[in-house]
Amino acid sequence: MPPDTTLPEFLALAGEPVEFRALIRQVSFAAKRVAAELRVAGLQGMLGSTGHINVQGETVQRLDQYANEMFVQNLLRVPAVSDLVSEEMDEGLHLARHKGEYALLFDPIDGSSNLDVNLTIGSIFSVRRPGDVLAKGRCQIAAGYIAYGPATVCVLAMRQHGVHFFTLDPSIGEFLWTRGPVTMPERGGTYGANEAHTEDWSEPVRGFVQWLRGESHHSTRYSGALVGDFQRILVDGGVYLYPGDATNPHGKLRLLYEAAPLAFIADCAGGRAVSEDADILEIVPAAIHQRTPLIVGSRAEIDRFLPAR
Ligand code: AHM
Ligand code: MG
Repeated sequence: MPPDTTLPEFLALAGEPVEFRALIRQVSFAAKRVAAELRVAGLQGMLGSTGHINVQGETVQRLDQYANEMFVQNLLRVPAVSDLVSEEMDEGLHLARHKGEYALLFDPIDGSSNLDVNLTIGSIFSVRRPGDVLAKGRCQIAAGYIAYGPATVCVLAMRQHGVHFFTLDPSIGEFLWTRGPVTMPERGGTYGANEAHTEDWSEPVRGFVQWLRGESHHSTRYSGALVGDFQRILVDGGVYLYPGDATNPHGKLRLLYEAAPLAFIADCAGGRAVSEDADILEIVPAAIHQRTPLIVGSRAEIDRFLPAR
């Protein structure tokens, strides 16, 4: 890629249609707003909760609300986007006046518990056809996330072009291409899971984690934010798991705007994602806020847990 290739320029060079480019431009604009707000939130009293509980039964943080508004406000400007689904909205938003080529499904702030402690968080998004919102994950047109870490990085996966990283240069306010197409290593050296739940996991999951720790000599890395943990695995290989347990058989993560987009990215990079008994990309959702167990990572490890059929 030529030096200083911006995200919009990359998409134009890749031959992506102007409507899709407009969608990604507005996603990246929302991300720039969120990144800017995160930098000063602690100084301006923007941390902490709103006192509201969302449809998931979780406390809404001020920044969850702010990021959701930024995504909605910016995507409303794209005539080709006719449906929005967000972790922070009880119902999907249908924009009848729009032409309707795309639906955007997103988690505006992933890893909210990291907000108040100034650690990495993310935003996750998935692009589908409006008629495919409740279709299996393989129908996604594109998926990506933004990791707000030491640098703000936008990762975008498209079937034909693979997975590419764009890093925000704050001095010019542009996401610049930094690497790609990225391939996930065939196997890795770390795994990430909330091991406080070990006792409540199923026998196969417990056995798998025992194998990772023992015979396979993996180390543990877990940050409490899926985007950060996933990015480590995308770059270095390994496994991230959030399985179901006795009280929550479907785990914690949401299928449409957390598990499926990351499964799509993993798949485009040569990795794999499964629930405890199926490929994530094959699951047909029944509801927009449906949860699923998620085990995602390098091919060698995931195939060992659930051999590909
Ligand atoms: P959120 O979108 O409400 O922040 O929830 C998703 C997060 C993931 O980022 C993370 O991997 C997981 O929940 C952490 O859960 P736990 O605190 O139970 O380990
Ligand atoms: Mg989330």
